[in-house]
Amino acid sequence: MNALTLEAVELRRIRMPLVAPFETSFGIQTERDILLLKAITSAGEGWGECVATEEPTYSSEYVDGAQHALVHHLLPRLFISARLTAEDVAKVLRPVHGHHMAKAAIEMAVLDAQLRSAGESFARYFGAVRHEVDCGVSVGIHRTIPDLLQTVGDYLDQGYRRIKLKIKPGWDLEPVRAVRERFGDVPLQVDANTAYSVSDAEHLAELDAFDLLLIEQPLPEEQVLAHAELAKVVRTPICLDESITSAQGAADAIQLGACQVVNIKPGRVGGYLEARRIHDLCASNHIPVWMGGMLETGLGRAGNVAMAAMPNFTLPGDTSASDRYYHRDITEPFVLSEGRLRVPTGPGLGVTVDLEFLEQVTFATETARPEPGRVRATR
Ligand code: NPG
Repeated sequence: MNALTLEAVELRRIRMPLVAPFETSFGIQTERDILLLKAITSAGEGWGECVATEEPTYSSEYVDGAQHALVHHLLPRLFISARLTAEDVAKVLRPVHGHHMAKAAIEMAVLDAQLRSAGESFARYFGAVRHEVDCGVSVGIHRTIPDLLQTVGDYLDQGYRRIKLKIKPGWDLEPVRAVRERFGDVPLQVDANTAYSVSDAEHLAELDAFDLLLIEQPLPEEQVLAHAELAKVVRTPICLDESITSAQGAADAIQLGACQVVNIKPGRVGGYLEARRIHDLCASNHIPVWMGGMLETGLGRAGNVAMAAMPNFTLPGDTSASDRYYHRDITEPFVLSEGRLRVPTGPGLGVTVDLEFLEQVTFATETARPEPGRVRATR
């Protein structure tokens, strides 16, 4: 790939109201405060989206922290590289520990610039094997079972190909039983976002009766070994999300028997390139993967849909249509057709930002540039 020089990065914060509140075991979201990056490079511009949440309740990362890390610790390291490719970004940023979501956002923006200038799509770059991807939908915790059944029924009417129910202690067997009874053998899975402990193993084993595709991240993220213990008691396949933050971590978890399925979120693992390594590793270990979601705008959604077209993404992802979360998106919307989304084929992310609407939803911008007089290193 042709190297480029990173000339400046515009950091933009946008506020996007959600079409409906989204409740998980770690809180209720009614809007998203999202950090977008525009990389201005010698090869043209590229967009990145940071998936960090407003509060550090999904993981330790949060959007203000990601912005701080980018401006003070990550971008200065990239600005001094005279010749940069997306494939170099993680290496240059390795001295900074953690901050995967911040790192992923800038790697995505550099990759977008690089691929746009080369006229190549994300899908082609990743080795996509499908023109469209099967979509599932993530259904938040509801106040009542009738409310939940209404929501699930609406999504099935729209064509979604699998349902994921958010669960937590006190909201697990009953909603799963109710959805099974009402909607028969629809592909169904649950996501606990770390809300249980290994002493709940017998209780979680009661979910086995409902023939679920998987139980996602029942235990806290550090408890990889405990997931392996749980897997001996529960027949339903265990899928890890929060626990998998790198390809090495995925390899270890697989070897321990802690997961039979992996949720891939590029932001959580430091970027699309590490996500691709996890995809490949899982494929060679016969571990199916699926694409997670972090309520992305059309930018993040475009990258995720492209990656979800890789061969080992054999389960429907949380790659819902744009209108699952937003009345209006900042790019052309992703629209469900027979439960699938089309993979973008244009250069880079293959979507166009609606700059006028972007301005309307922006509440802060900041531009980071190389320090004047700083010599660029040609490593
Ligand atoms: O469809 O984009 C989507 C969201 C899918 O449930 C979903 N995401 O725990 O996986 C999760 C959850 C999440 C959303 C986590 C936002 C953190 C932030």
